[in-house]
Formats: sequence, structure tokens, C-alpha cells
Amino acid sequence: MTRSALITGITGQDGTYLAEHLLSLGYEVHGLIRGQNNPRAAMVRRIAPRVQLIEGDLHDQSSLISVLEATHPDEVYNLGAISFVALSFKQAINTGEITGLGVTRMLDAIRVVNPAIRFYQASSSEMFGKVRETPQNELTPFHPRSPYGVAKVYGHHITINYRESYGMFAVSGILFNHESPRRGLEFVTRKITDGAARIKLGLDTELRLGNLDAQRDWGFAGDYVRAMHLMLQQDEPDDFVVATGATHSVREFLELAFGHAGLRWEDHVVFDDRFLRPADVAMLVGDAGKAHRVLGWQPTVSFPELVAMMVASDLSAVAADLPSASAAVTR
Ligand code: GDR
Repeated sequence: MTRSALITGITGQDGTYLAEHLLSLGYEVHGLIRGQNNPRAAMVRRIAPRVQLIEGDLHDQSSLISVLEATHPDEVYNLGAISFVALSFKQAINTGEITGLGVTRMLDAIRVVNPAIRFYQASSSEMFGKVRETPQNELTPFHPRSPYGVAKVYGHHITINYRESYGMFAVSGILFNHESPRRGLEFVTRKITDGAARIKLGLDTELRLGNLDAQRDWGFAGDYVRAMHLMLQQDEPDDFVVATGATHSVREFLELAFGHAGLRWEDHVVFDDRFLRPADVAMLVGDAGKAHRVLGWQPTVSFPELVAMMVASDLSAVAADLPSASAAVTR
């Protein structure tokens, strides 16, 4: 029997990597897509043409019930969220609605339609926030520092609550930052690699950034989606930290990224307090020991490899968009 999966957040970085992974394993993959004529649908169709897109919204309970009834998934991956931490300060209530309550809407839809469906919740290292211990593991207490982090803590606990209350196979992956050439341009890593490429190719002269001291445990998104799938294949439902175990500052990321482009970041980066947050997370580093032991999961891309991959991709993408390049292509 072909296994079937439903992914919310299919238009995001993780949605497309997970879809490709599940398709490679022989799954039938459905992606929940929001809104009329969503422009990001074309991007999903280009990357993973075999994904079947279906309309629905984490705001709208009845749409989730209809989607589950129409697609009959064995597994649901809830990656849909307002996921940009800075935006969550400006839209705190909307973030609670989607990133927090959206989890309950999906869990409850599953409970009503078919409680045997396995459920993955995209929890986040942002839940640790002002960290109580280093490195952070599954038992580290939470102290979120943003409306996003607070909403994720709610989503995490409601997932555990449905598991304990209704015996559902509902699990959370506490994923630390994970990046790739598909990362949105609003996140600091991609903002830096795209910025370095644009400066290198003469389209920009400066890059404006906020807190360069923040430290994150940055892994490769393609590695992290394998862990999501593994979590739903276990005999017992459980929660796992997914991380590389190494932390680096935004400044280190800059140094490496600009270096790959043959530039000195000090010549181009301008501090801009518009990119500071009302409260920020100073340092995160995860202990993924449980995922190594129980899931057999290991990351395959190191920090320097990740930065190199992203810079190389942005240098080619920006070069391909230059007027001379398009002229060359059309000739
Ligand atoms: P984060 O990712 O908040 O960790 O959440 P982001 O890349 O946005 O920020 C990382 C750190 O960089 C600092 N920073 C800047 N950030 C952005 N975006 N833009 C800037 O100009 C800038 N300058 C400095 C930030 O202050 C922060 O400290 C990501 C998201 O993907 C979440 O959805 C996910 O849950 C977590 O990772 C794990």
C-alpha cells in the first residue's frame, strides 16, 4: 500500500525538502496551500511536481477536516506557521492564531476524522529562548523570548496533551535553526549570502543588519526533514531535539560567507537598529544525543559546507538574473 502524507507549510523551505524526501520514499504527498491563487504554488510545482496541492487554512477548522477526509493521510506534518520571529512581534495575535492555535485545529481535526493518523509538530529551539542550560535537550525548561516562541511552546504542549489524552501518535521535533539555498530572504543566513552575492556582482554596496553577536546552532534543512520522517516511524511517540551541536555567531557566518565571495564583510555591513528585536535570543546550541541514539539520525552538512553551499547558490542565482546573463541566454 502506498503511504500518504499531508504537509502544511508546503510552500516553505522545509515543506519542499520534506516533500522531495517523502516522494523519494514512495509516498503520495499532499500539500496544504492557503489563499486564492497563491503565487508560491508555482514554486512548489517546479521543485516537486508530484506534490498534490489542496486548499485549506490553519485558521479554518472545517477546511482542515475536509482536507483530511479528501486526502486520507497516514501522516500529517504540521510545518505551517508564521515563522519569522521579527514579524511575530508586529503580529503577536495572528502568530498566536496560526503558530499556536493552528496546531490544536489540526490535532482536533485528526481526532475527529481519524485518530490513527500520525502527527508531527514543528517545534522550535526558540522555545528555549533565555536558555537555562547549555546545550539544550528535550528536558531543558522553556523560556521563550518572542510571541513566536510563546506560540511554539503552546503548540508543543498541546501536541503532548493530545498524545496523553487521546492516545494519538503525536510528536514534536524541537528543531534548531536549519538553512539552505531555499531559505527565505528575511532570515539572517540567506540575507547574508544573497547580500554578499549582490555586492560581489555589483548590484549593491552595503548590507544592513542588526545583532551580530547572536549565536545559533545552524544545520542544513535537507538533513532535518529526514529526522521529521524518522520520528513518525518509531514504535512509540516521543519528542526529539534536532541540532548539530555546534554554535556560531552571526559575525562568524558573515566572515565565512563574505570570504567565499572574495569580500571583506567589514567593508560592506552597516548596523541598522531596525533589525534589532524587542527581545532576542543570545545563544542556542542543541544536544541531539537522543535523536542519534533512538532515530539513528546524523547531520551530513557541516557549518562551513552549509555557508559555502548557500553562497555558491546565491552567486549563480544573482548572476543568472543580471541583464547580461539574460541577454546571453536569449541569444
Ligand atoms: P531565528 O532566525 O530568529 O533564530 O529563527 P533569524 O535568521 O531570523 O535570526 C537569527 C539571529 O540573527 C539576528 N540578526 C538578524 N536576523 C534577521 N532576520 N535579519 C537581520 O538583519 C539580522 N541581524 C541580526 C537575529 O536578531 C537573531 O538573533 C529561525 C526561524 O526559522 C524560526 O522559525 C525557527 O523556529 C528558528 O530559527 C529555529
